[in-house]
Amino acid sequence: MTITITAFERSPDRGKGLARDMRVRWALEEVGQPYDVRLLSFEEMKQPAHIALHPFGQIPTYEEGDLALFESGAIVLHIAENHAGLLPDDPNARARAIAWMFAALNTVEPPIFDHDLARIFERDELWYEQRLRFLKDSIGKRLGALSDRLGEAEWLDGRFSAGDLLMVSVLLRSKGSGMLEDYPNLAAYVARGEARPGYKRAFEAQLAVFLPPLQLSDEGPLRMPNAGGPAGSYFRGPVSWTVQWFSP
Ligand code: GTB
Repeated sequence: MTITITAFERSPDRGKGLARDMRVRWALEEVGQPYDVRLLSFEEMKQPAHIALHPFGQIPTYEEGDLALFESGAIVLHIAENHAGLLPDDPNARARAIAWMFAALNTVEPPIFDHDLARIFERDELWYEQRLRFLKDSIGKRLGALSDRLGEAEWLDGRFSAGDLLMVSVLLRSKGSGMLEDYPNLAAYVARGEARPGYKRAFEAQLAVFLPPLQLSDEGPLRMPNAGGPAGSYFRGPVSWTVQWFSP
């Protein structure tokens, strides 16, 4: 049965992989499930047809046969429960991996997301600096505890799981802020996630949406102004090509 997910037609991050369809794409890539993507404008997300799939008029959604799901965490859990590779077979280890999924979404993501929102929407408020200090402090507490627990381990609890997939997805939002880099073991953990072939395929697929129309040429790699993604191979539909970024 074909899987169809929804994603932004125009993401504010222009393909840096921060919108929440990325974690769903990554989960599907990890378990080797092909999928289609329906791109939506902000207007389309608020139309009845989409509200029927997602009560809050957001992305991502997931459709497969007569199943329609919303909430990225629920979608990743559904994928992990129905395909091998993202949850351990041992019942206790499986329950712990699911606990890490909730920890990522419920405990670690809120202060990181609120911090980003504050920097965009609350900049002009009189209490902005105070709020930013509070949120940075909250993030520091979460990252400190997570760093202590991870220690020198590769993943949070044994083999890579859906818990790691969501935790890395959440931590990626704080990459480059200095806050993640204060914890070298967490920065290395995120880098290990990004290095996974499934992550790379998912990243390239979401980035391809935001690349300019393809100009095919026999003259080697396409040279384009740096859009912040890795140089490499990209594909859209059946066509693939190689990109080299340059600084304009
Ligand atoms: N809890 C839900 C889930 O996990 O699925 C939250 C879904 C959600 O926040 N969706 C956002 C959305 O549809 C996109 S991901 N927003 C439109 C709306 O609410 O009208 C959040 C997001 C958006 C953009 C960036 N970015 O460009 O950096 C990052 C994250």
